[in-house]
Amino acid sequence: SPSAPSPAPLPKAELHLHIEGTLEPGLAFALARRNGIELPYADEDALRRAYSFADLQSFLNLYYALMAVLRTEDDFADLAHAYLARAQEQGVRHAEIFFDPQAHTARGVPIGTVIDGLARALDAAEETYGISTRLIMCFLRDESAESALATFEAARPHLHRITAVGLDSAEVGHPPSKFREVFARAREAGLKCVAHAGEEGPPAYVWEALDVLGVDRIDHGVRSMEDPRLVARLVADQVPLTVCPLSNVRLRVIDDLADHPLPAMLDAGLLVTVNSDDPSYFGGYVDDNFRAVRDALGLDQETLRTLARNSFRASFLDEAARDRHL
Ligand code: ES4
Ligand code: ZN
Repeated sequence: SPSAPSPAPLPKAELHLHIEGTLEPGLAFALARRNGIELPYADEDALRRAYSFADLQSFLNLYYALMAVLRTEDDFADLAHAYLARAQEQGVRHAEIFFDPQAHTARGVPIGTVIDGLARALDAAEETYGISTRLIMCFLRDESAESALATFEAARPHLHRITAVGLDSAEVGHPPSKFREVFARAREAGLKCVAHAGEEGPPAYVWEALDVLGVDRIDHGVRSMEDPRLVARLVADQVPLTVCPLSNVRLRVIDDLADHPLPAMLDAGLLVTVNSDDPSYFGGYVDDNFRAVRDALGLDQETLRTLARNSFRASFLDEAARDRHL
């Protein structure tokens, strides 16, 4: 019997999305074939069966390994194009997209190849779908501060394509303060700043991201709820938190979606948004995350609308563009 038509997804912005985490098994195998690379999995199903993670590090090991298939400017354009086609179906009207240049330059792919490929697909999506986009260049926090500085300098000729810098990868043991200098340089260059903090790491890392790096948003930040003084600070300054519910469950940051602190975060007055993080790996794109929290946490339509509004309020769009979405 025909299924009932699903209602149109709410228009929303996606603010926490790693483009490398949108690499679906089908595209991974297609790019492997195109580039003459052998993947250590028999087929797409075998690869998908590897998507079972104990923690952030066990996910990152597979995430970095599968990037081996991304080599040419066309590869990066195809990757971003595939994401934006999915995003369009999920109601995304604006996307602020992370990429990890060091994960590619370490394999001999020039940073210009990465940025030019991504930028080509982003420009095309604006034309085809009317989706506006920004790029956020992330530093790998488990690499050295010197490597981050060298990466920032290598990116200088491309900064007109980059809106913000971010900080990602293995959190515990790599506090934000390690990257004080590169974030100061980015701010001096007029870039916005964000950082993953309080995903696996403690509230102290969120404080450092705010007070040492001067970030404009916190990515994840769910562990902020352990520190009432920190919550008060985040509420007072209306610092946005880009929460990723399905990611939190898959990486065992949260035991069960029904236990997710999202409702408590909203009740506390935090400026929370819902995002997909690495949708190919975590079982859903952004509207899939909206529907999952609706079903598991019993969020009503008004709360879902608040989350969608928050996504534009928390974006780096200028005031006029933001108002057009609100
Ligand atoms: C990431 Cl879920 C998550 N956390 C930290 N770094 C990341 N890079 C890609 N996904
Ligand atoms: Zn992330």
